[in-house]
Parts: sequence; C-alpha cells; structure tokens
Amino acid sequence: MRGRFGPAAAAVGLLALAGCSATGSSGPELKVSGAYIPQPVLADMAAGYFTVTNTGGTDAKLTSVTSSFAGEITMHTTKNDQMSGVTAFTVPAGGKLTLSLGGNHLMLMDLKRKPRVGDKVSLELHFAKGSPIDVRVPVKPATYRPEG
Ligand SMILES: [Cu+2]
Repeated sequence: MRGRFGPAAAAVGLLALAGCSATGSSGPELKVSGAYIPQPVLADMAAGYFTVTNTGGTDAKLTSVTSSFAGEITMHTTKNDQMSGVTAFTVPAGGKLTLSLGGNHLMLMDLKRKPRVGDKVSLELHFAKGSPIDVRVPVKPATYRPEG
C-alpha cells in the first residue's frame, strides 16, 4: 500500500486512464472520476459511486469490480426504488456511465474493516476488453454529496 495522498489529491478527481492503447485508438477511451464511498453505517457493507467517461469510439462494458478490501462486490441498478443486481454496465462510446446515490451503485460486502472518513479504498474495475483500471477511492462522510 502506498501512503495517503495529500488533501488536494483527495479532492474527488481521481483519474485513471485505461491501459495504453495497444489495440488501436478506435477502442474505448475510459476515464474514472468522482469516485467515493460514503462511510457506511454497517461495518461489513458499503456502497460505491463513480463516473466512467468514454471518449473513444466503441462502447465499453464494466463487467466486474474487485478489491482486496471487500470479499465481494456486486453491481446494482435501481428502478422504482428497488435495486437489482446486474452482470455488466455499459459505458457508451462518447458517453458515460454514472453510479450515484439512488441509481446505479456498487455494493461492497464482507469488508475487512469498517471504512472511515479519510481512508482510501483501492478498487479494480474490470472491463470486457482491455486492462483493468485501478481507482483509489476516498471514504466520505455519509452526508457527502458530489457537486453537479
Ligand atoms: Cu444495492
């Protein structure tokens, strides 16, 4: 584990670029931003939110998220106030995938310990094609709401 980033780096904009485009430039170009985990009420379960922007010319598919911090991470969508698991999220070409409060989200289960404000949790985003993207996700107060 690396040391903590300073306060400036903790401010949302966690950027991670997809692996070098060895497969050509027409593929998905992905960027992850605004990632955060609200400090959970329960010790062994938390939600996760972020945005994936795709500036490439091909749709990308987020197929799973893993972390050494959580025994299991599932992807959920919310419809009519009911959440249900999904096997993949699409990041449309020229568009974005948004995971946000009340909508799409991650569920992190079997946590190694209770995340506290200021912690950073490493998530690995796996896509149908290309290299996984590593994101260092800050834990925010439960009342935190991202701008915009
Ligand atoms: Cu859920």
